[in-house]
Amino acid sequence: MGSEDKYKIAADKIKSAKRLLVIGHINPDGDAIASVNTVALIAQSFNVPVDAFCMEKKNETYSFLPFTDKIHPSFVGSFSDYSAVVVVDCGALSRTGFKDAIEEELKKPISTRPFFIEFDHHPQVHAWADLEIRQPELSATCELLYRFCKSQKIEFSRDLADSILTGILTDTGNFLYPNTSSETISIASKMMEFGARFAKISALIKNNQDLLTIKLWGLALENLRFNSRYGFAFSVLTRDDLKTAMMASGHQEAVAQGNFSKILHSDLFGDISGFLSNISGAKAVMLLRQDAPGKIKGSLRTASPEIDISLLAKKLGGGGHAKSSGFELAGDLERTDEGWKLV
Ligand SMILES: [Mn+2]
Repeated sequence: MGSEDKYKIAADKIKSAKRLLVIGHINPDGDAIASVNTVALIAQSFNVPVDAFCMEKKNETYSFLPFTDKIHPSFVGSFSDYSAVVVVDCGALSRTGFKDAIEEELKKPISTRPFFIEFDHHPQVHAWADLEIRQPELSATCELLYRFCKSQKIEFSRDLADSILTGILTDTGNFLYPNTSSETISIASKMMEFGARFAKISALIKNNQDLLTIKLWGLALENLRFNSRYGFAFSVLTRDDLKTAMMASGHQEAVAQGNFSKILHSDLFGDISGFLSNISGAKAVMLLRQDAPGKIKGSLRTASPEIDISLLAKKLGGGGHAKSSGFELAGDLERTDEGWKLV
């Protein structure tokens, strides 16, 4: 099924819903909050009542988007209250923080439960939704939602434009990361024509990085090495580094449980590698992190138009796109006097 057909089904399901539930990911970032806002605004424009939650939502950075304050930090209702559920920006189903309950729901006959729609720009982990709208080549879920709105002739109010621009600016680091395409910038420019407040939103994103993010960036910068002969930059985050950053930012509980992945999702590391790819003279950049004992994850980025970094990712058993790819290795990162080794 092509994108246009999927957009049409999603729009019909949203329009005809008696009540709609929207779910963003646990510990939501700007794209997750803005994507929930965007879908909520679309539903409201069809006069569909809408509820939303992002587990562990905390900061009110995005309160200027009209629906943000109505997004619950936990799920207070029941799936039987809804005829459709839209899940945005989650990557894997587990990132809803509600995997088991959703899987239970999906076992029921489709006529007796809500219809599940997924909008996402992360690579697929596994297919689970009744309707999956996934475009991993896009910078942000909000960029995907823009395409949806345009195709379904949904009117861009200033609030909707603000919302879409917020997701795009968050996930591109204010257009600094290589996931920014000419199309991304052209959408942002259209949003400004509809009244989106670029200066306000970009300043807000720049000034509201949380402590965990800043600590991780600090450690990644400290560990940064640059080979000027090959124009290759790399950095490493060992298990100890991740632990240091989490301890310093109030995540003692997750550290004690050994559950790092609950807090440290791949978008955080994607942002770091995206930023590192801007180093002067760097043709490519690699960030390695100790994802779990015995498992290392690597991300590769290039801002150079003539390099296809996915070729290197494939050699390492991974994959991705020309500007942004990743891979996994078995092993542990160990700090040595000269640097790090893989054991
Ligand atoms: Mn996103």
